[in-house]
Amino acid sequence: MTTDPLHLSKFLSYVLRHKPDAIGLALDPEGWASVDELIAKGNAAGTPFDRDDLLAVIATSDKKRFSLSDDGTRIRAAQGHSVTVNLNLDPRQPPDVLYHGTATRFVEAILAQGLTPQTRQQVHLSADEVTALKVGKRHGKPALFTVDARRMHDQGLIFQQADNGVWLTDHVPPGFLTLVPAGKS
Ligand code: HQG
Repeated sequence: MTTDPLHLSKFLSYVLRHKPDAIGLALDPEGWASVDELIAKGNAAGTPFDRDDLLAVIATSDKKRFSLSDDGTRIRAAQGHSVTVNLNLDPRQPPDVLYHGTATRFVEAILAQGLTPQTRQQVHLSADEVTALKVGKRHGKPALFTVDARRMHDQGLIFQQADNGVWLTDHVPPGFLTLVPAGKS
């Protein structure tokens, strides 16, 4: 029996972002794993899937969570890692404004400290409000911040864009954040 696609996607996020050790998988410093090794070790650990199942999940992932190397032999998560990786993405000029969705209970701490990566490697920012609000809803009652990305970039702070379009940066200090009043988003 083959693992259903949603379960397989969650399994891939788990091992490629957070716990490769759970199945004895090696990630290289840029987060890539061998497709063959992932299939062999995933199956051995009780998650049955083959290369076609894997390719189908990569192709249909709503957020394009996984990237395949050009030669098709390696796979990595596009973003969201808690394990230490260097995605080696080029710095890129962001749009003037980016968005960050969070939960209302985090707002006070964020206004005081800015956005920090928490358990992940970098802060994740969205290019549009709708996506940011969806990200925020994962955590509870959503709250929305705009990020003055243009001014951050002008001051030399680095932005990168993951293969799936998510914007990444190390820290957003409070002075670049504006809380969007509830009801205006
Ligand atoms: C919050 C999903 C207190 C932050 C999404 C967030 C995204 C603070 C939470 C990707 C804080 C961390 C990442 C501070 C930030 N004090 N709380 N100083 N700074 N926070 O899940 O951005 O579906 O690690 O606002 O689509 O929600 O998994 O980050 O609420 O792209 O593919 O701490 O994960 O993608 O939560 O989500 P997360 P995120 P997937």
